[in-house]
Amino acid sequence: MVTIDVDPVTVADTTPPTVSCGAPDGQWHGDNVAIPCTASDDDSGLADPGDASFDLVTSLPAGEESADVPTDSRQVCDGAGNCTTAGPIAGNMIDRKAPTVTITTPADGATYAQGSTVIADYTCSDGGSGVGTCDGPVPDGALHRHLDPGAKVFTVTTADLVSNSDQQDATYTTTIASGRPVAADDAYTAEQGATLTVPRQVSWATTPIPTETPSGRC
Ligand SMILES: [Ca+2]
Ligand SMILES: [Ca+2]
Repeated sequence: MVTIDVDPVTVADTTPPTVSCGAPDGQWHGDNVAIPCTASDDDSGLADPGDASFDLVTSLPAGEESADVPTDSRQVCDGAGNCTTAGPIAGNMIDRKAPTVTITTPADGATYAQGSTVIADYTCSDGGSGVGTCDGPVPDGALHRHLDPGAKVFTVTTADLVSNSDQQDATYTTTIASGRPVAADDAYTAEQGATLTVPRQVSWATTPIPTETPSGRC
């Protein structure tokens, strides 16, 4: 009987690890996302066992929105020094910015005569998930009547479809006929024969103020 000694054959590992990652889900997100990945190496094994399962993440700053946000990337190596790079994975839809509100009328800083009207004109726009709500004291395009004198604020609130919200104010003044702004506790006096316009909310008239729809009063 002949015995032959065979030296063990060493097979070189020249194949990098296999990495598998998820994909963007095609939905808008209100915050950064994490895409899970797994890695393995059938030859020499992963150099870092922690690479067997990990996440690639996006890092879009607050106040920004984009439909194509890439994740970071990660290098995964085996015990023989073969490496592969996971990511970056593009196409993540992330919206961290509220819609922009533009108020045209009532105009910020304007003065309106008591009893005058304007057509409310405001818009909301969003470069990400889209405008979900855009609400003012009256609907855009509706009649807005200046009945009550004094300093006024016309506020429009908005939110996009992933709940980023904001608001914008237009401050203006409603005056009586003299052009002087009127405070709520002003005493109303006039010379004999003068015409005096009295705000309705302090009027002693017994007839109710009619409801005006869809216009509003400020
Ligand atoms: Ca390998
Ligand atoms: Ca947005």
